[in-house]
Amino acid sequence: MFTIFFHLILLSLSLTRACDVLVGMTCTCYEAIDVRCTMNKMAPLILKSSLFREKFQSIDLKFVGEEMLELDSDYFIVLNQLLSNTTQQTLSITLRFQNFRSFHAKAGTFRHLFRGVTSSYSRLTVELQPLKAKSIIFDGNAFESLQINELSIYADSLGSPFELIFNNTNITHLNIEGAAVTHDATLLSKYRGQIRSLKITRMIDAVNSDEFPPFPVQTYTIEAHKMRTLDARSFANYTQLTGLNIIQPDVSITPKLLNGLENLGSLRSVSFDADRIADGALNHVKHVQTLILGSYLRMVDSQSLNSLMSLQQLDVRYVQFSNLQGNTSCALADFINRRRMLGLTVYLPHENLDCDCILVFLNNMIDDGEQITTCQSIHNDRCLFSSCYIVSEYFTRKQKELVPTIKMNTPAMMTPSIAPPVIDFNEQDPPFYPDSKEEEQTTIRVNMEPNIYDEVDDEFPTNTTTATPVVTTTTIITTPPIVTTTPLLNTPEETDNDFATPYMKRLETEMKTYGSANYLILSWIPFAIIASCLFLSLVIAMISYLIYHKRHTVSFKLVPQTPPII
Ligand SMILES: *[C@@H]1O[C@H](CO)[C@@H](O)[C@H](O)[C@H]1NC(C)=O
Ligand SMILES: *[C@@H]1O[C@H](CO)[C@@H](O)[C@H](O)[C@H]1NC(C)=O
Ligand SMILES: *[C@@H]1O[C@H](CO)[C@@H](O)[C@H](O)[C@H]1NC(C)=O
Ligand SMILES: *[C@@H]1O[C@H](CO)[C@@H](O)[C@H](O)[C@H]1NC(C)=O
Ligand SMILES: *[C@@H]1O[C@H](CO)[C@@H](O)[C@H](O)[C@H]1NC(C)=O
Ligand SMILES: CC(=O)N[C@H]1CO[C@H](CO)[C@@H](O)[C@@H]1O
Repeated sequence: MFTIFFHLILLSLSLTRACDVLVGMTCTCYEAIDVRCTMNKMAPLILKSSLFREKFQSIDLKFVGEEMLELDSDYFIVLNQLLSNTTQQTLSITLRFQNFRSFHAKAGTFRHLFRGVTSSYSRLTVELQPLKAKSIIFDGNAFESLQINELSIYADSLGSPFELIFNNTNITHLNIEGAAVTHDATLLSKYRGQIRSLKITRMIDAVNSDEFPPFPVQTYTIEAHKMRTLDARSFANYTQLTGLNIIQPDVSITPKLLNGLENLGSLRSVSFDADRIADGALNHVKHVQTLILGSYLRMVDSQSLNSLMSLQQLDVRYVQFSNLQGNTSCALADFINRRRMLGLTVYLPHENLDCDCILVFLNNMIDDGEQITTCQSIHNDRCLFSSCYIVSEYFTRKQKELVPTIKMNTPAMMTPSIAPPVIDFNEQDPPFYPDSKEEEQTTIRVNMEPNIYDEVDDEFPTNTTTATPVVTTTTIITTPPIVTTTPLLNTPEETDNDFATPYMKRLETEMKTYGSANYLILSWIPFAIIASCLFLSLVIAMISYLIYHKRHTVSFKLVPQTPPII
């Protein structure tokens, strides 16, 4: 434990260092691509040395504790000289203002940021955390001459109408989170902004055209958190309204709530993160092309799911399949199974830690069947008797296909290279990093799969337990009866053993089967130790990077984060 923290500190020290970039700011550079600075006293931004200068892909400036913030035009333009000038990278500038009494960005404050710099993607984020409400003012043309892929603003208010602030801009994606943005229709004739897509995220009770005015943008997405009422009729003339995200509403998604959405012809994408989608509710959004379901979902009406005739994309990445109630997950599986032949694109969760049979089935339908091998050792009996008929049918068929191929024998060449490192990984697993577990599993699997499967075909799904130690050991221990009743999965040597430590047992059988394995394992120990040390330092590096970025990004959130919208 302590050695690991010691390692962690050493590693983060070697990757992070203080660096002088801007006058009057305390800066830290990270891996020569990322610089973070903090400023306590407002002053013009001036670069330190002009001779040797590093270039960064990401710049993060934090302004703390200033009473009155006044930003003049071109205040940030000097940052362009710190950006690396490459086409392949995403360049991002984050500006955080915290604990101020007032904030005033004058015309041209953010003018020409990223100008002359070639990048594949440019992103500017402005986070404002005032001490009291309504103390933020963006003047007209504050962002003028800004040409950028993404601008995100987190604030409780903006101070001026949309048409003034975003005049003369060219922004692909504009996200405004938290603020009630005002609209002035009389300025429309003089407005020269070009904004492709706008997304406004707010925590709000009533969703209607007063709260979400018709801004002059090409596509418009409304994201409402904790809402109770939706006045779809007030959006009747919104030809730009393409997306509606209802996140954790205080009510169920009922036909009454969604009534009127059927008349919004431009609506293409809806996202529901709600406990229950009631019978017939989805009939009101029959015409949408994209449906996103969130992690709060417990129940959805399968009949109205079938009414989504125009659906092209279904995103269930965040749905917790094991928490779905009734036949919801079976209905989803059935729907996906039928529609995928008609070209429906489905986004499934990447992880299936408790080997949910329906999810294994879906993954196998859509992907390459990677999950069926991962969950092989436990799925069979459980999934054979799944209450969802398409799933049980599928696994019954699968088992019949499997039987004749089991008699195949394993060539000796693959043994020693796999077993020893696996022991070490397991023993040295830092048990207190649950998040990194998943990464380890995948890393292990990616490294070893070629060894196992490259020359031999897929006749050895039963051997996959060696490749994914973490998954199998944990799941088998938690659900022991499943293993005992799957004769196909056990080698003769294994069946007379106890199943409580199936993992160690497998190693024993390997030693027995391949006579010289003992000797080989001995000679492997130094390599295994070195490999696991390397692996451990990789994990630590990853964790310190994660910790760094968490600190980096999580500090401010007005509204709970939600799945990204396509
Ligand atoms: C970036 O590179 C392009 C050509 O690759 C060049 O025209 C431009 O002047 C450079 N910009 C800066 C700020 O160095
Ligand atoms: C806006 O930016 C895009 C590239 O992001 C460019 O193709 C387009 O010509 C720009 N429009 C104006 C009016 O400058
Ligand atoms: C937008 O900027 C242009 C030029 O700076 C100006 O003429 C126009 O009045 C501005 N429009 C608005 C709505 O402020
Ligand atoms: C939509 O436009 C029509 C005609 O321009 C108008 O009669 C109607 O009141 C508008 N509806 C709303 C909700 O603004
Ligand atoms: C789910 O249950 C409902 C009623 O309980 C039924 O109408 C529906 O057909 C079922 N769906 C599937 C896919 O079994
Ligand atoms: C290394 C290993 O466990 N090999 C086994 C793979 O599966 C076949 C058939 O079940 C066994 O015969 C091998 O011993």
